[in-house]
Amino acid sequence: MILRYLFGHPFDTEAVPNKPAVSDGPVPYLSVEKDGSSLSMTLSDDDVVYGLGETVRGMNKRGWIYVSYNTDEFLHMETTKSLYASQNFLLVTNGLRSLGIFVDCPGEVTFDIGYTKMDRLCIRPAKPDFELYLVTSAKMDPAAARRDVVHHFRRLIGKSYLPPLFAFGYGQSRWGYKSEDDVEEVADSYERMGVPLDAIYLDIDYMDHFKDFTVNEETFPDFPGFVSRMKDRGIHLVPIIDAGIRKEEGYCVYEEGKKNGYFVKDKDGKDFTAAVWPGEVCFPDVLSSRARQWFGSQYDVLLDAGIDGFWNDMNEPSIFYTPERLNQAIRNVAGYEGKDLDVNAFMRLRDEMGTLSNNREDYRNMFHDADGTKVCHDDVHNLFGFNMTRAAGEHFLKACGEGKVLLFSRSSYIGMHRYGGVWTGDNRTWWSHLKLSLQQQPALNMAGFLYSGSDMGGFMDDTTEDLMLRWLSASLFTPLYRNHAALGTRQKELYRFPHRSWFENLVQLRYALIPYIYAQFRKARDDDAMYFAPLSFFYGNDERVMQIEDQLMAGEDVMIAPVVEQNKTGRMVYLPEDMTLVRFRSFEDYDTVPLAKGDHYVSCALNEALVFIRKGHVLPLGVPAANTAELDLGNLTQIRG
Ligand code: MIG
Repeated sequence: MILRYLFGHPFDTEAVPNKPAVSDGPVPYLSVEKDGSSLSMTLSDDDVVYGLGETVRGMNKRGWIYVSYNTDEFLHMETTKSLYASQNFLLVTNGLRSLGIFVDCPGEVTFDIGYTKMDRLCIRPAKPDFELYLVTSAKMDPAAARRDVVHHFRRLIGKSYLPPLFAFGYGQSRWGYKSEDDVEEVADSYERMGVPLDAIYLDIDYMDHFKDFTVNEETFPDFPGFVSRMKDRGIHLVPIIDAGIRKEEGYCVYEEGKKNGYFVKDKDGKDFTAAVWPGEVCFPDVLSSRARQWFGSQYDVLLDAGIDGFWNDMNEPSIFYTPERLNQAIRNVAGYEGKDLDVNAFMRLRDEMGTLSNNREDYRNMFHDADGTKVCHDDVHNLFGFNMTRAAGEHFLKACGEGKVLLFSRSSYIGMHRYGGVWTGDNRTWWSHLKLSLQQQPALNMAGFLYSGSDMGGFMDDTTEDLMLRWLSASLFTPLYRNHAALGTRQKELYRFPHRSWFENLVQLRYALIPYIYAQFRKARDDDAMYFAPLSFFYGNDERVMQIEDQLMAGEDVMIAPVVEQNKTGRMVYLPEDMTLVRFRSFEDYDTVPLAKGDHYVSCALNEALVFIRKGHVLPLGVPAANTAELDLGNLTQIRG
């Protein structure tokens, strides 16, 4: 059952396309401060709180305080409160009841989940203008009830984005591929190595002066020709698009936007100017349907060149600085010259530059024209990435049809899941981030984001060969299977590592699993269900499973329990029922071991991958091919659980 409540004067986020009628009567389950300034409930000892999408820490969110306020945060620490996305859905559950809570609020919301008081959940929207949805289930079995609550919620927010098949193949990305030659070298090296490859990603380096919808003609002299040559080899080029449009006379995207009033305004009604990669930029006002349509149609230049995949970046939106704030800071800094600074003065001096980026005051000085209603950006901040991606997604649906264009975004809000997927942003080459990448998946799925994945091997800092192997192995079932790295970090294309055959075997195994992955993904999408789920979604009456943080159900038939720590040659696994362990060394070289319900130590060498098949279930296995277009989805063997 779904109940809907209104507080204050909420802005329509369009997270929920067809809203049920507003419930009358008091809000059940939660105690509500009169004006909606806080919602709270007592958590019992056995309550687990799942959800919140892409956040730090474990699957059980208890014991920390999270703030939904989309931020370009490059340090994903245990203590980080905000990342790039806001997915304000929680599932509070124990053996007796499950409650789904969706706080549909486009501005800042704080989720204190046992931080101030260990047994208290307290939700505080910065401004009490929001809609609240409560979702319950009549199912008696706790696992069925958890699935049911998510199912009702997902039906409420609408069908998840459907990517093309090639989106499930292996993708190589790196910030720094500058030219046709760089890209060709990647393609050739993978071909020589015998590793399947479906996509090579183009980061900001492909553009002319970081201008969206342009291509550097010196380094890519015949872009459409190059795109089609790569496509003939089965490789899709996937360019990045940033949120800001470079302010440059004569650059037609800028000129058109300016002339038609498509940009976000400042408090004086002038085009709001910030600086990001290209220098000064304006932001498309994606809350206006006219501007959204216009921005979406800009992708045509690249679609016409044969491109069929994009990733949208910097759309929190991320701001390096605004010219006014920078100039003021420079003036302030000059005032310190020649002075003997005490510690406080020195700190203030340091902060002059340190607080320029993503400054909240700048977000307060941005204004949208939401189809006739003027709104301050800060109040609807979390909707920007959603609507930038929606602009693209709506255009692709019209221009290309469903399931044709790969699209994923860094920033998001619930509702965006109908138009594209997400990647989890600038993680690091940390083992803890490998574990985190798995823990984020079920929470994203609950919020509708089925197509997602992390930068395998870690984005920032230098990776190691063992981390790379474990990440590829832990992500075997993850829809987005992309190796990405930051500029200047250790090169990590798989052919650069000594144990080439191990990598080859892993990626080939991924391709052999695609028939299963794709079928299960489709099913989850069509049925508004989870693709990745905590074990408690299947095993409801088992207290142990509520505490498991490093094992997941992948689809309906298998469980995964990857090794996520360095220098380990195995791990403990808890089986909630009898299962069959498949230890893969390659898609054709594997053993099956029947294991009884309970705790087991299982070994897993660096060149192995473990899959656990549920009792009575079947894992279909295909034959790998050079790319997804060449996969024979009909040629399957079966491994029985
Ligand atoms: O300020 O385009 O998260 O994947 O490689 C950094 C360069 C901008 C951030 C993205 C990352 C991408 C990088 N971008």
